Amino acid sequence: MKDLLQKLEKDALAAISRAESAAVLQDVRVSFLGKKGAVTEIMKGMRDLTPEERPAIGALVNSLKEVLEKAFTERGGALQQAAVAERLASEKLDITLPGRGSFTGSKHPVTLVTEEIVELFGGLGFSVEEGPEIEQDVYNFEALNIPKDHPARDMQDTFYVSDDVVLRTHTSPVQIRSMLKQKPPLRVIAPGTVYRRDSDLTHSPMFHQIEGFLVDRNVTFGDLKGILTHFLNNYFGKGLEVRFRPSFFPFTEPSAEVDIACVICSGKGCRVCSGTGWLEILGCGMIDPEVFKSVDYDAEQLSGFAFGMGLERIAMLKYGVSDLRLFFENDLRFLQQF
Ligand code: 2NL
Repeated sequence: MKDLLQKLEKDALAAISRAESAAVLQDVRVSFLGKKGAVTEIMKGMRDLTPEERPAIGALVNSLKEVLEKAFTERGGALQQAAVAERLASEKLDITLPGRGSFTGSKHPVTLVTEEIVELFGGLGFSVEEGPEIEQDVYNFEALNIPKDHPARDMQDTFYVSDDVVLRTHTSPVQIRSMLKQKPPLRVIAPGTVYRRDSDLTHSPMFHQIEGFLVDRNVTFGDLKGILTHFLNNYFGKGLEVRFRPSFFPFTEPSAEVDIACVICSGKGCRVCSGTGWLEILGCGMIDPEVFKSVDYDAEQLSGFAFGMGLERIAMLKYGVSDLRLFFENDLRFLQQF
């Protein structure tokens, strides 16, 4: 009996140390200590022992059970630790790796040119003014010497909100409001969104403009040329050729359009400048006395100049963008380049 118990202990300990998983270990446990396990069978066989034999064998069986319980517990603990270690190793995170980083956004090219131009005119004493995009007819047209029958007011060109309210077609009404609100001398720059009923490859119904004006005593066309030449030379490059061509606007007299030597071909002639070597960049002129009349300024005492330019066009030339539609599609692959 004693030999049998010793052999059982040896077999059980060997099976326990061979068990490579918790499931196998559980099977081993059942086969020795379970209801029909080897040790349990022996305990059942104790009935057949004599009362003299029973205490000694009983003590041996109990100590065998204790030894096996301890071995199962130890092996179980070791297997569990190994499983945890394996899981930790396979799920290991390297927290020292750099993060993926996030895209922080960038300014729209039209915003960039607006800020650059505002900054430049700021250095010349101009301050920024803004106004409503839904505007009264009187500020958008009437005060600018554009009477009711003028072709610029055509339903074809203007979004009418009602008979006397429009989406502003230029930022000139901001200038009119500034003149009504403040007294000369005045230097104002007005950037903003404007609307026209125009939509094709080179026209968007919503676009951006910047206009400026200066009113004081004794302002001349020479001042206008000087300030705009200074602006264009500082914005597009020193030594850039600039020319003023006679033109017409209802709100200025005399009026001019300003060209710069083509920034693509430097005046040699290319596709962008249609072979002329020149790019039309802005419109300007001396403020018409009719405009002064509508803001109650004395045209005998005061004079001034004004100018306006389209910001998408400036951005296209400054950043070499060849398609107007890119400014409104908001494709991140385009916008992230600025
Ligand atoms: C252009 C031409 C121009 C003005 C805008 C203006 C404003 C007032 C009085 C007189 Cl309040 N003039 N603005 C003058 C000349 C030209 O814009 O080609 N814009 C895109």
